[in-house]
Amino acid sequence: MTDPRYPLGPMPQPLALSAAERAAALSAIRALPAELRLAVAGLTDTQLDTPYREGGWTVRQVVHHVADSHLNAYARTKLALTEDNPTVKPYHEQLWAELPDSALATELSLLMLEQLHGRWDAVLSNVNAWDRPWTHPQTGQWTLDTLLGMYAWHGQHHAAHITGLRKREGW
Ligand code: NI
Repeated sequence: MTDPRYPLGPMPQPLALSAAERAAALSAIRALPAELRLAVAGLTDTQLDTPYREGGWTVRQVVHHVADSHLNAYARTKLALTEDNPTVKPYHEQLWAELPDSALATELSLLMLEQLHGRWDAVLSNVNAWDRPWTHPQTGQWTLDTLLGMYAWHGQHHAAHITGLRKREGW
């Protein structure tokens, strides 16, 4: 039995990616807003307010969390491209997911992700120094490749929480 929190396994933290891995990660990030929209399509409010696993976030919180997370990732990408090894600002994702905007319609975050990923893709698609460093105050120094690999995984990881729940519930 796999850990229900990690349907795709643990988050990868590659210091360097091959050209093929980078292309795959970029296309995953490009596809994510539509993938997430499809994952929640047709769900009722009651279904959206169902935890994807016992004790876990609701489907609605998962969608808003992806927007919270990728908003931070977008800022981290731009910081890494414009500053010399910037230290990024961590945030308490659990507390963010409990703020009132995480109870809003998922459509707000779906639209936000479509627009955010459009801009993020334009930045990522033109990176020519994937080894540019950035530092997380708790986990240390990483590269833009790390960020790309982590967030390609991250979107799919949360989409799989939702599609996994739908499959188990027959929704
Ligand atoms: Ni997450």
